[in-house]
Amino acid sequence: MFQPEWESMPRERLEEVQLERLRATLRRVYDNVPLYRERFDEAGLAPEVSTLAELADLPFTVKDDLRACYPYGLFAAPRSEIVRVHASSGTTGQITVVGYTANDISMWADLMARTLAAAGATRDDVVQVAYGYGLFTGGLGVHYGSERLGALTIPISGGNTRRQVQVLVDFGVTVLACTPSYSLLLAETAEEMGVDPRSLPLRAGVFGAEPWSENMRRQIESTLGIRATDIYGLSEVLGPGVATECAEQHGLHVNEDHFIIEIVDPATLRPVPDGETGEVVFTTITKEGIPVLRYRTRDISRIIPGECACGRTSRRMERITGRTDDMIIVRGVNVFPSQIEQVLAGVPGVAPHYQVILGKRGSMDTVEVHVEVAPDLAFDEVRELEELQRTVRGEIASALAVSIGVKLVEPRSIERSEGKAKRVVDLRDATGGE
Ligand code: DLL
Repeated sequence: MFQPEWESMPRERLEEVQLERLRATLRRVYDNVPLYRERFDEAGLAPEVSTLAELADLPFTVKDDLRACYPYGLFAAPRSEIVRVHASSGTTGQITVVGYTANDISMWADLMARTLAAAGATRDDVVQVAYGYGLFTGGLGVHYGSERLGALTIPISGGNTRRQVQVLVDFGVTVLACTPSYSLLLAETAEEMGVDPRSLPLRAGVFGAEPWSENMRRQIESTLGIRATDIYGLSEVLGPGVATECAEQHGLHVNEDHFIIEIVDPATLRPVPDGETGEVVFTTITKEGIPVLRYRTRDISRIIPGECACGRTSRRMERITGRTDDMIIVRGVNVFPSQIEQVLAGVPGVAPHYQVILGKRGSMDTVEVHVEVAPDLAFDEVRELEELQRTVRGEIASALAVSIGVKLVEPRSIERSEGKAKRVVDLRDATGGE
């Protein structure tokens, strides 16, 4: 552990710390951010709580609040104290901006050092940071954490995949940081270049920024010969460093000394008991630049009840299964792309590269999964392909309880991403009325 005094703090003490920090945050946002002051005043609420449970009665913050206050309206520190901004483009709409004070940047470096340490990294490691540098939080977030840990840090950023492979080989990289989908593109490219990724000193990966499944983890681990750790975060709350898996690989420890997690029922918006699935909501309790109160992430997860064998006392959230806005409704059944991925990654003969295509036939919405056949399968063996297609369709139907069209496509025909993979392609406007 990087900070055992915090990471394995007795829960009673942790909750005292949370309450104290929550109170300070409430005062901070009420005194400095007009939006929060108005919300409290309008609701007739004082910016005070005497127990953590009272948090559930306070107003939420949503992405649109950041948009409405673009660019700096939600900052709770004077402009002169903000030393960095990041921004997230999102898939739709205006970008949203977040600001960090020097203390925020330092706290973030600590949390990312915790994250890397939880993935098994030490100061002796060589960390290739292949998340994008820039307004995206991935690159600089991991970078500062890796330096804080004392590891040798390679700020290569995303893209230029052949050069990435060269660096992996030449620099003796032991820890890779990128999106899970990009790690597979790196492996594929290495093989094209005649490099067996399993023969490299690479031993660990910290992967996040997009949903991925347990089966995808196994594929990555066996293709690259590494331990793959899931890391989670979002720019509105911090960037990476909000929650991370430990060596147990059973849920992501939330850095609860800095963030309070709630899981709420997306319909009633009331907190659900531990173990039940719902929308993840975070309140930051140490951030100065842009603290957020009850931020609705739109990510779906649940708290895993019970203690972790690793000794950390923080609660764990299950890997994100999807986002409320990614959910596809197929004949009344809710489907997340990561559920489809979990199925595909378990079927021999197909590669873990897929897209879910939404279209329209007349006034009917259609859904079709495009998945690449594995490179070693002959694409012209019609009977074999038909058989495989039936298998994939059957596996999806039995796992998801709904039948979805499947189209097998040639190896390498689905666009690869250097950052977050695009899993859902919505052609409904383009195909409308056909
Ligand atoms: O993706 C921060 C990050 C960078 C996390 C690098 C991990 C590694 P945003 O661009 O603001 O920030 O996107 C946040 O990405 O709400 C989730 O929907 C998704 N996401 C992030 N990590 C995971 C993960 C960064 N481990 C949004 N599993 C979040 C599933 C993830 N989804």
